Amino acid sequence: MSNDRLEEQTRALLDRAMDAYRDSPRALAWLRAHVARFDEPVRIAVVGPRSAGKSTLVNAIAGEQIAPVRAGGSPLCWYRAATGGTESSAFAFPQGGRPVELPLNRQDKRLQVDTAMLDGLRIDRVEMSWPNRALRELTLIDTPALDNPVLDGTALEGETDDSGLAQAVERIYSESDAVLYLLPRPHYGDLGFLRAVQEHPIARAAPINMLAVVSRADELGGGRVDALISARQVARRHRREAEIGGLCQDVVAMSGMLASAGRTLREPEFDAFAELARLPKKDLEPYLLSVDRFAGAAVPGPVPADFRMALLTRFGLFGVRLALTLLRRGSTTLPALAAELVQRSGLGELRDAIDSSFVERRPVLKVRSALIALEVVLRMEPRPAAAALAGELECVVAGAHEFRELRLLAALRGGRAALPDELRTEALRLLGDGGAATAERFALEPGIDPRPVAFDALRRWRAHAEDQSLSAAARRAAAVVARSCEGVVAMPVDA
Ligand SMILES: Nc1nc2c(ncn2[C@@H]2O[C@H](COP(=O)(O)OP(=O)(O)OP(=O)(O)O)[C@@H](O)[C@H]2O)c(=O)[nH]1
Ligand SMILES: [Mg+2]
Repeated sequence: MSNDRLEEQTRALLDRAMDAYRDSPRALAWLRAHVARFDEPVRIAVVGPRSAGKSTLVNAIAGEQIAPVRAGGSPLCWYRAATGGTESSAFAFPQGGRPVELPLNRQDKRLQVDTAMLDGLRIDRVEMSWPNRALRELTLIDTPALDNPVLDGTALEGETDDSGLAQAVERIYSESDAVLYLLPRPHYGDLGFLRAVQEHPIARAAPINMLAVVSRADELGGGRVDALISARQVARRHRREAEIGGLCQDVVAMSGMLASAGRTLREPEFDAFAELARLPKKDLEPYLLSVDRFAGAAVPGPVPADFRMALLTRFGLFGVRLALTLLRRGSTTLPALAAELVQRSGLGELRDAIDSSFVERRPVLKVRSALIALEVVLRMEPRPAAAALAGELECVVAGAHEFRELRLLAALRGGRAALPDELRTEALRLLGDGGAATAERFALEPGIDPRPVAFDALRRWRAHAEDQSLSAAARRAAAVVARSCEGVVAMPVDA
């Protein structure tokens, strides 16, 4: 909406900073890199504790088996779509060394990189690009587990970690625009990073770049058939709580394993499921009660034990059970079964959340990243010319309506905002919950002049902002909605 102005202000600040730091090659390179980022897809880091399912989630979103890439030095692994007919490529960036090109092999929805030549090297970053539709508007960054006593909740009282966690957070900060934070179970010890990311002064003013994901949702409640329903309830509860919901744009539940296996379902796997589903249900049922039983020698039917084990590795016991149920209920072709598995995995909800909170909000997220980067330069290399810039930076951050809009949107989604129910639905729409484009905010056909409708909405929401029968918090929220309408009313005629 009025992103343009915020982006212009930010670009102008960066220009002036580049002028003030023209004699510092390091600062200059850093600032230039951030200017270039404005035109790139949004960079999303997948973050969380060990074995949270980060790499599996990357595969689920990409729709191919690509992660993890194993290399020394806990590299961040970048996955991006090759643009404009460029070739597939993989590069590793060793610490302090020159980039190494890695052999890449892509077959049957599997992308394998040969990392043999990286033995003994500490790698900072691995970057892969290949043609992939799902990654056209976003770059995924798989991150190493944040192993840390403060993070995993095992720290002694008063123990803080200033090095490991701070460094990991700084690194993810400077490389990504947005974060998917995986909560493998409702475990509050996992929130250290979530809080740490918002310690930064600008991040605190604009906590608009995170989605929390209740991951490995199929395992909830011992992997019962309703596991994903329970996981969605857990997500809804987190969304309402300030502790998690208050730091994120939204909370969703999903099983990365189910989504990834569904998206890459192969013919032999489908055939094996079909063979098993043809057996009388009561004959197979006892073998579906545990991993050991399903992998054992006694299972009837022609599918050999090692193949059953392979199915378990890819789909989990929950996925195997679900696939058999779906086949019996009529999903009898490979595409139909794959689609059902993916649909039940929660991937659709996650993609919607990513699109609405990250892809559609790319300009605001890029601005946020650039402002944080500028703050780092001003703090690390203080000088007289920087003082004025620091003051202006603070003003831009404090005045950015876009940040307030996204905060309010998150609070309304979680039912944490003070607005009465009868105003909530319209507020959500006007703030861009169902789509950030103007036509969607005002429920108009594209091409219709939105200003008359926006003007009407502006008048009503200004009245709510002054309505003394509402609480002070509700009036403040109404003023934010009014400001979003004002941005459209003020649009030039040909916009
Ligand atoms: N049941 C189930 N298992 C999962 C899911 N996602 C991942 N896993 C399994 O959990 C293990 C770890 O998965 P990864 O995706 O490698 O997790 P990660 O967070 O990248 O792990 P690290 O990078 O080692 O911290 C693997 O055995 C996966 O098969 C899920 O959604 N459901
Ligand atoms: Mg991993």
